Amino acid sequence: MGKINLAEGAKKVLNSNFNEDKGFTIPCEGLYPFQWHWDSGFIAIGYAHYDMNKAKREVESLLSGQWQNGFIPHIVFHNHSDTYFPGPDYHRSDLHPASPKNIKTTGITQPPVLGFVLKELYEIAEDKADILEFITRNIDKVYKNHQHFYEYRDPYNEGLVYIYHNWESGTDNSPIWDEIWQTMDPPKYKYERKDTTHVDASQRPTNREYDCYLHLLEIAKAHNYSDEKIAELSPFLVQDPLFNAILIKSTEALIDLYNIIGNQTEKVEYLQNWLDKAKVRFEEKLYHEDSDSYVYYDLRNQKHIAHTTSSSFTPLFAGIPTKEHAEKLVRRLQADFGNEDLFLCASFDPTSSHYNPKKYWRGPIWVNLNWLIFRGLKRYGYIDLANRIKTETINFIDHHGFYEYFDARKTQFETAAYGGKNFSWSAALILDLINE
Ligand code: 2M8
Repeated sequence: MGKINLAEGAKKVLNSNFNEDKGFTIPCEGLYPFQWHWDSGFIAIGYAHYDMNKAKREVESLLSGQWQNGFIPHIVFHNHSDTYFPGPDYHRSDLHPASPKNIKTTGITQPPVLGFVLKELYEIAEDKADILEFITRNIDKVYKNHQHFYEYRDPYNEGLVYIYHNWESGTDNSPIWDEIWQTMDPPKYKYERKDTTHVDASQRPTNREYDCYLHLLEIAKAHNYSDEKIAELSPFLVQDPLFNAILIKSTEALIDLYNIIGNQTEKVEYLQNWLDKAKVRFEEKLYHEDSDSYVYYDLRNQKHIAHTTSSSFTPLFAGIPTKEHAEKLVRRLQADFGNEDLFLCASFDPTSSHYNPKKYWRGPIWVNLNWLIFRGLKRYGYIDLANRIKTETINFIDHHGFYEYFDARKTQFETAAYGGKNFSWSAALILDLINE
C-alpha cells in the first residue's frame, strides 16, 4: 500500500468503529465493543488529522463517564453488547457514591492520556482559536483527574501513583504481574469468557489469571470501590513506569495548555510542583541500575519487579531520563529489543525466559507503545532509531493490515499479525505517523 491507501484504510477502520449516535469509537468489533479510556485518547489523535469534530466527540464522550471525584474510568458503557466479559453488571460502578448516575462505567482506570492528547489536538489543529475554545471548556476536568490521582493514589506524596489492577496498566497480561498472581489464591469463579471466542485462546490470558483479575475487582467491590480500602487491602498495588510516564507527560501538557490559555497561575503552580517532584522520584525509584532501564515498583510487597518491557522505554516520551540514563536505556533497547533478529519493539524482554512472541502483552509489538517510544526517541535526539521504529511500525500495518499486535521476530514476518483486526488505535496512530 502507498501512503494514500494506508491513510484511506486507516480512516475506513476508524469510521467503521465510530458510533455516530453516542460519539465514541470501539477499539475493535466483537472483541472490545465499548469505549476504552486510553484507546479513545489515541483514537482522537487519529481523527484530528481529518475530522476534528470526531476527535472532540471522542474526548467528550469519554469525559461523560467521569466521576464527580475526578476519576476517569477505563471503560464507559454507552451501549449494550454481550460480546465482552466482564460488562457493566459485573463492574457495578454504582457502588461508589461519586460515580455518574446516568451512565455505567468500570471502577478501575487506565493510563491517563487525556492531558497530552489535548495538547496533540492543539498542535494538529489548523483552527487554533476553535480548538483552544474546546480545550478551555474541557481542561479543568482533566486537571481534576490529576488531582484525584495525587490525592488518592500517591500514599507517599512522591508524585508517583499506583495502579491496583493489571487492567489499569493497559499491558494486561505482561509477565510482570506473574509474581503478584503467585501471592494470590483466588476462588475458581464461575463465568463465561468471551475474549477466547474472538481470539485464539493460546494468545490470551489463562483462566487462573482471569480468576486473579476478578478477585481484585471483588475486593474493590466489597468495599464499594473505596480508595482507602483498596490501598489497604489490594494484593496488587504497583507503581508502573508506563502509567507514571504518561501521567507526567500529561501534567507537562496541561501546564503548557494552561499557559496558552492564560491567567491560570494557581493551577500551573500546582501542576508544576507535582511535575518536578514526580520526575525526581521517578529517576530515584524506578531507574534500575542492574537492568539499565526503568522497572516497576511493587508497593504492596515493597520491592522492584525488575524486568524490562516496552513500558520501560516510555519515560523518554515524558522527558524524565537524565542524558546518562537515556543513553543506557537506548543501548539496552538496541541490544536486546532491536538486534538484527528483531523488529522494534517487543512488549517484553526478548532475552527473558518469560518472553512469548505471540501472546498478548507477553512479547508482541503494539502500535501504541511503538508510537510512544518513537516520540521519546525523537525528543532525546535519537533520530535514526526513531525513524527505524516508525518505518518498522508502518511496514507491519502496510503488509498485514490494522491488526492489534505483531510478532517481533524477523523470521516470522509473513505470519506476524495477531489479535483483533481493524483495530482502532493501530489505525489512528498510523495516521499520525504518516502525517508526521
Ligand atoms: C486490552 O484490555 C482489555 C481489558 O481492559 C481486555 O483484555 O479485555 C488491553 O490491550 C488494553 O490495553 C486495551 O485498552 C483494551 C482495549 O483495546 O484491550
